[in-house]
Amino acid sequence: MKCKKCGGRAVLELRRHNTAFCADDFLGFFRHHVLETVRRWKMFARDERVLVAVSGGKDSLALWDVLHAEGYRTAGLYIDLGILAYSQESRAKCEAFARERGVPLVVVSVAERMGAAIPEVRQHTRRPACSACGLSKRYIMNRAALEGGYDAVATGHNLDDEAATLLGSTLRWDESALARQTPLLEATHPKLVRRVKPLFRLSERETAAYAFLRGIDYIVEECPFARGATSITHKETLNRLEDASPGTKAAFFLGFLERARGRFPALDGVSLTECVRCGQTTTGSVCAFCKLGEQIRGSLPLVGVTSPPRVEPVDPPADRGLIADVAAQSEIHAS
Ligand code: Q46
Ligand code: ZN
Repeated sequence: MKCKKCGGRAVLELRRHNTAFCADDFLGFFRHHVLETVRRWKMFARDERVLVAVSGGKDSLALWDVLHAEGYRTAGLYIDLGILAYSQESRAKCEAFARERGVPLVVVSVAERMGAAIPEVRQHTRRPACSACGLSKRYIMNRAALEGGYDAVATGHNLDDEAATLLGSTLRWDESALARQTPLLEATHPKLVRRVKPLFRLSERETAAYAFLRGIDYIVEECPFARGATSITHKETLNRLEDASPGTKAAFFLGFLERARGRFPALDGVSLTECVRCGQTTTGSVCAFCKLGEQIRGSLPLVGVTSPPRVEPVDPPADRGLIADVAAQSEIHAS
């Protein structure tokens, strides 16, 4: 098979685009998609500072790689969930990535912020691990970005992730989830930072190919709590549909954005206030993260919550001025 662009030997066939690319032209195709998405959706401007939430997986590291290579002002944010070997390995991948490229990485630990790591939260509350984890990640991403003076938080959600979430929300007719699903979540309060998903038009297979061809060393194992998750069943179902009819996922999710999302206006219309404990946004007086922390501290011996939470920048070999800047600006104060 030949590359549709240069006629050289193709390494990847993209059935949904009815095309095939050699390695160089695929990398160009991938970068072009990311940059076009950022530009068309006005996700962030060239002079804005972007905090890229990295998990150590292929998607978030591929995103950071593109943005860094294209000269965007980025830093990585690694949230240490405390999920034993999985967290240790994924953190090491992020640290190595940052070190090799000389880019700053901010590390925030859930155990230090909340008083317990995700497996303990699961054990000591009735919350499923992924629910506490999602809540913690959203909270920490926003707080780290806000306190570090970043203009946007970028996550590595790809087309498969978004289509699976959409399928789940549609099957439940969860109207408020449908109204909220967007690749660009504008800041609607001074204490909120814009959240963006620049990979939403690229498939998981495409981000895996990009990471492989770029030689990015990422964690292949899934989080142990992902096993048996409904979202995986939704992804498998969509993969079968995609095999039978290439382009199905894109038609489903991109069609939703273009034609259906606007039909689900935000139902809640809630007004946001600031949490009396930490100052982050909430709909009540104490935010869900602080409430969970209080619940945990009531049932567990304290784990480092009395000492100031640490933000640990990984010192890459170059650009120490920027690193110092990120470290200083990203310091998270105890609530
Ligand atoms: S939510 Fe759940 Fe993931 Fe958190 S506990 Fe693991 S599987 S990491 S995307
Ligand atoms: Zn709070």
